[in-house]
Amino acid sequence: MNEYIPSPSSWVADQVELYEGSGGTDGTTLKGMPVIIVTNRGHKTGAIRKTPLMRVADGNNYVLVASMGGAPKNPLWYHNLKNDPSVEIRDGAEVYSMEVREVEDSAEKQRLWDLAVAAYPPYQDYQEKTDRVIPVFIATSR
Ligand code: F42
Repeated sequence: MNEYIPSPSSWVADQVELYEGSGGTDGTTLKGMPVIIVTNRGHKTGAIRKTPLMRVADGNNYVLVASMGGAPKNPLWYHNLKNDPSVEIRDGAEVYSMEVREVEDSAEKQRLWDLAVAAYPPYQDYQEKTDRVIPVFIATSR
């Protein structure tokens, strides 16, 4: 089953629709900061899921931060990526086929975390408000 199921959060689904419907020319920011869209596969439904995340670039790679505003639990897309690391990332008008892996090495994670906070400072606040260690993925081109 390959159908796309929009996020039940309407503000998220609306941003995806505007971003993709405009070919990446509109709806590409949150609070004025750039956003990417990660297309991933639901690990229970097999459905296509589209997850907007803040754009954190590490050269040609992207850093994906499962912050979910500092909620106590990981977002569900975390489990999707762990189950199927092949994703597509839309960055503006460009769409890339990428492979993700969760960053485990502490030095690498610190480096990427610092990049993420520089790109979107609220990530630091989110980490401070939860005991959950916010997972970080790196996406590299396939
Ligand atoms: N979220 C972040 O974590 N980090 C960010 O940097 C970020 C930036 C951002 C920018 C713009 C924007 O519009 C949203 C942004 N978000 C950011 C929010 C992000 O897009 C997600 O909405 C949020 O992280 C929550 O992810 P979620 O996957 O938990 O979403 C829930 C609400 C959801 O979609 N639930 C679905 C549902 O029907 O309840 C199921 C989704 C799903 O993937 N289901 C799986 C399946 O098989 O289909 C099964 C998952 C399971 O294990 O049950």
